[in-house]
Amino acid sequence: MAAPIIVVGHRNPDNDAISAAIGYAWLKNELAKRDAVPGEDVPTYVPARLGPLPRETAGVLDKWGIDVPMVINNLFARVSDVMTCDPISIGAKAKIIEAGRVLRKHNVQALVVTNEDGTYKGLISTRMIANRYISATDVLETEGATEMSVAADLIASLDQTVDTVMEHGILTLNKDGRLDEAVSDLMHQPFREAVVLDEDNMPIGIVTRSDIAVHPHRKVILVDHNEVSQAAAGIEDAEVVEIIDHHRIADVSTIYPIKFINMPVGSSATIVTLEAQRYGVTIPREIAAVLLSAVMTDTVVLKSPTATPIDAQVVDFLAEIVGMEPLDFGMEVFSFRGGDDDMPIDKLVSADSKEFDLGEGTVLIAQHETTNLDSCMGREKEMRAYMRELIEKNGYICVLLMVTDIIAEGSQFLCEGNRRIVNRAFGIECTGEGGTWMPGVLSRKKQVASRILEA
Ligand SMILES: [Mn+2]
Repeated sequence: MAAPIIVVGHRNPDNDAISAAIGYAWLKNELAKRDAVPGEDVPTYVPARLGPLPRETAGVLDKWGIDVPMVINNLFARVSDVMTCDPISIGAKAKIIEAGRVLRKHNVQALVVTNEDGTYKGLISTRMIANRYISATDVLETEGATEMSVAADLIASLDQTVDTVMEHGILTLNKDGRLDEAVSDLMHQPFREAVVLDEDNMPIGIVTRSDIAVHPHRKVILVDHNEVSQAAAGIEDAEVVEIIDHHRIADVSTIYPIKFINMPVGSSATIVTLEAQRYGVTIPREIAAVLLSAVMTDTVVLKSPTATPIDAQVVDFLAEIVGMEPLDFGMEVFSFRGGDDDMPIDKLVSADSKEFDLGEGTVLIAQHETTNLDSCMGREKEMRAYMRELIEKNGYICVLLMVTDIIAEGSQFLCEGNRRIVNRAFGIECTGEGGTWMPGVLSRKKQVASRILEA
């Protein structure tokens, strides 16, 4: 069966990045089942994430009983993408004649040699057995030896145990290891095979030099981003098969034409919902909840200027399935974030942050949404100290933190580093204390990042 296709959002994931991945993987699986051709493989889609779960996502997934998507570190081809699973094995104390029979029976070139408990011990290949036979001619070097002596040695060899001929020093691999590194290691050892072991030292696969003649690419669907700098490491090595996004068109490129839906709507989850409607697939309640939560967080309960009438329609549609008032639902999602008082400072400042390259340097724009600006601003000193730490550590020229009050509908700007960049863009005078209240500013993408990039 073909490897599952990964559906994944951007680095430093927000609720939309993870929820849209869950929703779109669900939809693709539904469509795959619907379109299945008897006798042909049905492709499978798995949601993944590139970082920790935001608190509200954890709350929503827990409440609606949805599995947390797996974390992936990169999209490089892995050992498991080329290995032959369930390699044929033989016990270390089996006779060579038995090894010969097994090799013939399964028409393979090598057998994994195992201890009594099934763990890995070594490898025996046709070449190793051939070498043992050729070594029988050494007998001729001894005095008085004849061809009969060689034959006697050959017959004796059949009774020898496998562990006397096998190799111990074969390369062993982890199935999740990077294929390019495994290839280079495999080419630098004298043997044609490498054995893939699990954590318990059990052989689960075998990789030979012929397996690596082709370089597979992991298939991936990107949601909520189309920018290399926001994608998983190894994106250049992967095959992007679809993109669902609502950001600016950036720099992810593909070899083949693909389905690429980019709409200027409030969330990627909105587009996923529209796709489910377009294909006439009924959305179950728990998936509707996940999608609705993402529309609500990305559009700040439809208050953000990024929210469109399409988002409002989608919210009504999803809330109907969930059976809750949209605003009640949205407030519950925001409440999962917990209080601002006890939130670790790194989460509070940078859980939702994005880097922007201005040419002269990189600016970090972070956003923290709250329903209680005062309690948040009570931690101003702490927040500023952490922002300066980020500048120190990452060499940003400026860090802007938008503390967005979703009830009062505005953001308090806190700025560290070169404040002139922000002051110039907005015609304000941010100082090192107190911050600046920006009424109506709710969207980093539409109202803040674009102005700083243009200034
Ligand atoms: Mn989004």
